[in-house]
Amino acid sequence: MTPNPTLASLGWSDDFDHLLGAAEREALVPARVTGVHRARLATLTANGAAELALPPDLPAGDVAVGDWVLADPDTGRVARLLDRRSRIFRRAAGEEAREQLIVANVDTVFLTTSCTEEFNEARLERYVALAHAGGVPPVFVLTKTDCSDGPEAYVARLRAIGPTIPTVALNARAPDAAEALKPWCGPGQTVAFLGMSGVGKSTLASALTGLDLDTGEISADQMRGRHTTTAREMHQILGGGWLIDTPGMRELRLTDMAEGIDEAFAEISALAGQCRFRDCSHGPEPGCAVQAAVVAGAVDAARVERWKKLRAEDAGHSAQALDRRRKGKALAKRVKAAKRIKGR
Ligand SMILES: Nc1nc2c(ncn2[C@@H]2O[C@H](COP(=O)(O)OP(=O)(O)O)[C@@H](O)[C@H]2O)c(=O)[nH]1
Ligand SMILES: [Mg+2]
Ligand SMILES: [Zn+2]
Repeated sequence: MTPNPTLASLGWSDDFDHLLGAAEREALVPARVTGVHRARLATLTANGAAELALPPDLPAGDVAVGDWVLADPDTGRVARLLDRRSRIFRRAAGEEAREQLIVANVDTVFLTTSCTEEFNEARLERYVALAHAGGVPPVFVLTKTDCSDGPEAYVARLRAIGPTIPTVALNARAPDAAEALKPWCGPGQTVAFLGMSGVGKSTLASALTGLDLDTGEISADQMRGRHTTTAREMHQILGGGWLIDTPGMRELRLTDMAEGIDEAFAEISALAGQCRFRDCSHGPEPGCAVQAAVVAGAVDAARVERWKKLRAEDAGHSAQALDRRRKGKALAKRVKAAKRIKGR
């Protein structure tokens, strides 16, 4: 059992407090979402754990672990979902380029990679763009320093793709591993791990929380046997703060994250604005500032290629999503028109 926490220790801050009207402040109770079920939310309030019913106009898919809601204590219902400060999302599985919310209100995302062949610049840049797109500050966590003769080379590669991103290099199995991540934890701070399977996320998460979070994949059998009310995806960190650990943080696709990509590749985006042609493809055309910088050795050619690939991928997904929205609107219009005719 989690002892009754204060709102601040749950991550509540003035940003959220300012969203409340006087009447809401009087009658409603802030609650942090720790689990999302079909029609109910598991939450934590200043008075402890609370199960809340979702109103008909708020589908469970619009709520994520980490969200703040206002609860009506008289009805046990969610009255309002509060605007989130940050979020991590991915492209929904399937044909459609719909954005799928994974977690909300995260203060730091630990982009975790290891000193092994798993290390991959393109994937890490994708994580960085995703973090920026959702407004979550990233931190690089480089594990398995004990498995490599030259962890410094990996640190240098991280510097090259994120010069301003803090980097922690460690052996996740060492007794002081959790201590190295504590600067981003503490009361009210919410963190999450992102990274490939096997890089040490569960090892670090267990060290931070004192829990055994190395459960691996949850089988369908286990799911059936599991009592949903006890399913928790937000864990208390020893010494303060919260770790969000959801099954959703697996394969990542991109959508509508042009700004995130610009920020992740800030040095290249800045150059792209100086090309002679506004619609420069940053290929062989004359006056391309990006290619000029490559030739001058100021930027890495491979990184430019990865940037172009990511932008193209994002443009494709975003165009698909836009098309889908347009089609949806057109359909709504037709339905409305049909109703008008019927009503006559
Ligand atoms: N030697 C060493 N092993 C590690 C390190 N981090 C994780 N491991 C091991 O790698 C395996 C996968 O770790 P795990 O935490 O389950 O990775 P996850 O899939 O990202 O959650 C486990 O056997 C860990 O003990 C590290 O820094 N050094
Ligand atoms: Mg794991
Ligand atoms: Zn150009």
